Parts: sequence; structure tokens; C-alpha cells
Amino acid sequence: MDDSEIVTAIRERLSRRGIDLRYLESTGSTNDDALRWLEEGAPEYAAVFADEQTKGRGRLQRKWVTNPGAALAVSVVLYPAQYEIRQIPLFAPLAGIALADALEGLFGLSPQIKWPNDVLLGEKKVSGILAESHWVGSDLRGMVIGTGVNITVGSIPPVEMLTFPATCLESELGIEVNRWQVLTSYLEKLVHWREYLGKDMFLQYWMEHLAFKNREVEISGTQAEIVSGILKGISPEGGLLIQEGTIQHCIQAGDVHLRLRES
Ligand code: BT5
Repeated sequence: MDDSEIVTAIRERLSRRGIDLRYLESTGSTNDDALRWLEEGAPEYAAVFADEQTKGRGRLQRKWVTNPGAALAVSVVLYPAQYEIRQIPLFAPLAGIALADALEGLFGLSPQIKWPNDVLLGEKKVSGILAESHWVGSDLRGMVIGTGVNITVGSIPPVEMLTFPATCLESELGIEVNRWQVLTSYLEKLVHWREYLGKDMFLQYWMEHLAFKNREVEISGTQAEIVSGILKGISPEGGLLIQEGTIQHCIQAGDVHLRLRES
């Protein structure tokens, strides 16, 4: 089967789960495409997948590299219900949980979720997630969750571009990986875990897969002072719990960096 036949088969399979997938050979950023689609009235679970991104974005306009044929770049439209507005910080972890679950199920890997928004294999970044909200005044119109997953070695950017070590699925597994299979499983898991957003099962899965648990870490950010201590877990609202002596900090997601403290 060539790519267009595969896409047709996948579109059909995903549409049975309520996912409407658009495929682009090359685009600037799938998050921009999905945000545009949202403005035009996209259905929930409208998804844009591209083979290549020329202006892939990370947080705070950092660059995300998606080389042709080497990676997954997919963005999904979601409409948080009124009661979920206070759970907005859980939407990026939702994607991390869905991807971790897909990688465990497909390949028996042991992925870890680096708070708030990366998926790691062997303490190296295999995936980055960017959740963006579309507000009109104080009205939340919808959200887009973009996920990049490195599949072949060609997906890994040059080391001088990296702020954290990177890896890809094929390097970790030592076998060829079918990215269409990863895409399908990830989107199906996203729909599955959306039902459990913020519930005990969600928080438990997240805790079990939280990177650097019980290790000494350092958190820094643009406005925050540096906090260092033992990473204890996450709060039900999605904050990161850090124990510094007798003080417990609860760090909220934003532009914060989490790193292991060298001993
Ligand atoms: C992220 O940002 O990790 C979120 C990346 C989200 C990418 C997806 S792809 C689909 C959708 N469309 C988009 O335009 N974006 C989303 P952040 O935590 O800020 O990390 C960015 C940093 O990761 C960069 O500054 C690089 O150091 C590093 N980086 C860039 N490309 C990478 C890659 N392919 N693999 C690993 N690290 C990478």
C-alpha cells in the first residue's frame, strides 16, 4: 500500500471512533492548521497529521523539528466542557498519558512522562506536546493539542539545538517502526483517556509514569525563583509536588523547566 491508500484506510478506522483525520504532506505547523480548522467550526477530534513541518513550534515559540518521513506531527481539536475549564492544565498531560499508553501497548516500552509535557524513553525525549487554547474574550472556544513523536533517527535534531537529550522509537527498539500504527493507537488512546480526565485512574496512571519520582530536581522559570527538592508527585489539579526540607511546593505548569540536579 502507498501512503495515500494507508491514509484512506486509517481515516476510515478512525472515523468509527469519531476522529476526523486530515493528512498534509508538508505544512508550517499542524497546530496552526488545527487552530484555523477550529475557527472554521471543526468537530471535536478533528485531527491534522503532516509528514513534514517547516515551522513546528514548541512552547514559547521554541522550534520543534519534524523532518519528512521521520516522525509524527499531529494536532487534535478538543472542546473542554464548562466543568472542565478548571482542568485545562490536564489537557497536555492527557496527550502524554495517551501516547505513553500507546507505546506501552504496541511495543512493551516503559515510557515516562516528564512533567508537564514531554514523553521520555530512557530519560531522553521521544515526544513533545504543545497544548494551545483558543479564547475569545473570556470565552474558551476550544483547544488544540499538538504532539510530535520521533520515529526514525532522521527525526532527531542536531545536538546543539537540544535543551534536553533526545531519542526516537527506532533507536530504542532496534526495529523498524510503522508510524501509522503509532498514530492510530495514540489517537484512539486520546479518545479513551479523555473520558477519565482528572479522575483517579488518570492521576494514578500519570503518577506511575512520572519521570524522576523521588529524585532531586530543580525547577526554574521566567518569573519563578529556582525551587529544588525531591519530586514527590502531582496534585489532583496537575501541579508538581516538590518537597524541599519541611516545605512542600506545588508548582503550576507554565514556562517552567524541570531538570535533574546533578549530584
Ligand atoms: C515541546 O516544546 O516539546 C512541544 C513540541 C510540540 C510539537 C508538536 S508537533 C505537532 C504540533 N505542531 C507544532 O507546531 N507543534 C506541535 P518545548 O518543551 O518548548 O521543547 C522544545 C525544545 O525541544 C526545542 O527548543 C529543542 O531543544 C527540542 N527539540 C526540537 N525538536 C525536537 C525533536 N524532534 N526531538 C526532541 N527534541 C526536540
